[in-house]
Amino acid sequence: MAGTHKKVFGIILAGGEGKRLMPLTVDRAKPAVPFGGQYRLIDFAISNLINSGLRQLVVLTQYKSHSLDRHISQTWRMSALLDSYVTSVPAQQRLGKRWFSGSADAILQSLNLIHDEAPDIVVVVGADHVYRMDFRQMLEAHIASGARATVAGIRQPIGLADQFGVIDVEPTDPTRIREFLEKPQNPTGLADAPHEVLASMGNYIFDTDALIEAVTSDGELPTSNHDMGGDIIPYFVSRGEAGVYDFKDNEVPGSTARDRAYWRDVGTIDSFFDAHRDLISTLPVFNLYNTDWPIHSQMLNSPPAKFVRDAVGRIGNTIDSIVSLGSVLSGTHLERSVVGPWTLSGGGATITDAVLFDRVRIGAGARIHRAILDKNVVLADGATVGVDRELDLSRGFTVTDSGITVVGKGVRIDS
Ligand code: ADQ
Repeated sequence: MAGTHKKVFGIILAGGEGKRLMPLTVDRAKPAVPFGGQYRLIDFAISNLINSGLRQLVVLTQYKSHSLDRHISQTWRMSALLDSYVTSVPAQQRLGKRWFSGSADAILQSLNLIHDEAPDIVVVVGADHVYRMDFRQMLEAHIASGARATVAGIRQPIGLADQFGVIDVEPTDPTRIREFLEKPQNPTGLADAPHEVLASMGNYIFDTDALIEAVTSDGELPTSNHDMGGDIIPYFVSRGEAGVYDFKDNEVPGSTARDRAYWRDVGTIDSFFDAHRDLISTLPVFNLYNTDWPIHSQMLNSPPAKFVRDAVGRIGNTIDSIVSLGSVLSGTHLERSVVGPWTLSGGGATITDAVLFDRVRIGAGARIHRAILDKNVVLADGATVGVDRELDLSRGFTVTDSGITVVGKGVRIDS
């Protein structure tokens, strides 16, 4: 890895179910959920690691991993000549006939991959956040601090503390962790910001021997949940060996004051929807067009997006939106929306504040507002979604408290 002489190996944890994103995770793993039109969530983590100079990466998969495996193999082909790879590794039952019982068990069951590469350092990251991060800077901090394990931390509102690992730093040395509580119910706020906590981003750096020792001894503990946040990080904290890297110090090439140190947890429908807002404004808080730190995605073999008048000459308009390749919008009004590949819409359709995955079909005169439509959803001519909450609920769609309707894969909406 650039900037150090250490050999660094990357592990991407991608076996989680993502229950809170249902129905988008009914038949795909959360890291495979589409985001921003043509990306999958996992593309952000992998792009960050590749841009940081890592070249040997494994993706540990388990739950409904087919579309994730296919995406990894199609999108992330690396050069064997340069000894570069991103490989998806499903649970292999090397330690008995069992699945991964937690993220630490996933690593324990995959230690052969670490032994094969014999790295000095292992970077372990989650696969379900939207962010830009230069891991070289965290690596330098890890080496400089002498910690055996380093956790990336970011300030979050205290009301969200029960979704995160919460870090309490040593008062005398803010690079050391004094206490780490996984998803606490009664968190204490920061001394300088009582309404905030320092949350773990689920990204870690370990000295290899320390990681192997930690997951191995954890594997022998019958009371452990075998979870990185719940068990492994507290193990390092109890030994006084855990450091913290403050993400606010991270600066990727090409970032501006506006999108510096951007990180979003998209674990819920609302946060997933909101993160799409960050892509589409004129001056976006998350800039996909930063070519100094590209976010790579699938190479679509498809024609460009097209905007045309409809069969009777109606003209549409598109503003503050992203439209992916292969889509054809005829006489359609599209506003504040993200459209995935191969979407077709007919004359007089109105789409506002929507997130459409790939191959959505929208009939003439249809109306979509504040909705997420999964792949292959079909709206008949004149059909509506996201306009009438009671109607959406009666049709069996998920509607969040904030009023976002989610329509699952392949559903046909007739009226
Ligand atoms: P969560 O995201 O709730 O909290 P988890 O569900 O374990 O933790 O997911 C972390 C990553 O591990 C995800 O990428 C997931 O796909 C993967 N994963 C989960 N179970 C797995 C398994 N059995 N096999 C392989 N991969 C698996 C974590 C940390 C918190 C931190 C938040 C940040 O535990 O401390 O604050 O991430 O979002």
